[in-house]
Amino acid sequence: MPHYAQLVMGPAGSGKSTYCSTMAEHFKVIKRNCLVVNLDPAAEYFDYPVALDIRELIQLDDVMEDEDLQYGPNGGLIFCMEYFLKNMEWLRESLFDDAEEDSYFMFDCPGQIELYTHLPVMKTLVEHFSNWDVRVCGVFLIDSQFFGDPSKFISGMLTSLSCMINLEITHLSVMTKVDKLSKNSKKELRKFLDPELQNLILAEMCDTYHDKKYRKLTEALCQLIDDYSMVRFVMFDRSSENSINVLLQHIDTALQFDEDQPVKVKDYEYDDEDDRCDVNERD
Ligand SMILES: Nc1nc2c(ncn2[C@@H]2O[C@H](COP(=O)(O)OP(=O)(O)OP(=O)(O)O)[C@@H](O)[C@H]2O)c(=O)[nH]1
Ligand SMILES: [Mg+2]
Repeated sequence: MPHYAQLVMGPAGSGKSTYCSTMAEHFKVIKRNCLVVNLDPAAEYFDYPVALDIRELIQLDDVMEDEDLQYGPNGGLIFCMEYFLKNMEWLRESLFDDAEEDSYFMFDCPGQIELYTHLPVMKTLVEHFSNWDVRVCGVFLIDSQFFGDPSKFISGMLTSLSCMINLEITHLSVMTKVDKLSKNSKKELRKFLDPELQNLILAEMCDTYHDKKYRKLTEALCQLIDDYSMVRFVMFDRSSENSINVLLQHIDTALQFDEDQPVKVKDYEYDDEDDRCDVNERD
């Protein structure tokens, strides 16, 4: 049996650590096992039990205090992650050597966006997962506050897309902090999740461009994303058990977790019919 992993990624402050602690709590409630691993060498406080901490290998503070290296916080973090890249065996030995069959892991990643778009660390980690028989699903978080208007929506989609293209793994995009939204804002946001309304909104946006060049570019990008059903967003409201369940079910499906289980895990129920629209079912 393989192991399973969620690689929890996303820009700084998008809610990765909070997501991990919410999910860890939920796993406890539904009586499933899950180990949360901190991969952020700068993190200090955790709301979840940390099964393994990258800071046992390297800490950002130590790197920044090193007089020879003289790194600031961002360069220091990249240095830490490159060090991690050279020491992947540490992860294997600490985590997987003694792990029970079909263990489930969640990896709380740092927020530097370049880690997901062009640096080799995450890509290498994913390649190692494959060698270690760990099935992985990328969970890419974006703060729902960034979806206020169509241009931000496109930019969020492209950020998630570039991570997906870079890592080449099953990938789910998640809108976080939905609990902070008013009912009306939530309704407005849902429009971005409905492919037909999305097209209308984007068409409207394209009309506002003064420069024809940008209009054409935006249209082409939207068409591309639509044609390939490339980016789907799932809303994540941490205050709703139902919302957490719906998201976990999507991740389980992506990981083919259910298929491997001798007894099927309990199906979720939709409290609210609207929750069915949480994902763009476009395949
Ligand atoms: N209301 C609400 N607040 C959230 C949620 N997720 C995160 N936050 C808040 O957003 C801030 C950042 O959350 P974190 O979980 O630390 O975000 P992160 O992505 O781990 O941040 P970095 O590791 O620094 O990149 C904190 O103040 C959280 O309390 C959420 O779902 N709802
Ligand atoms: Mg964090």
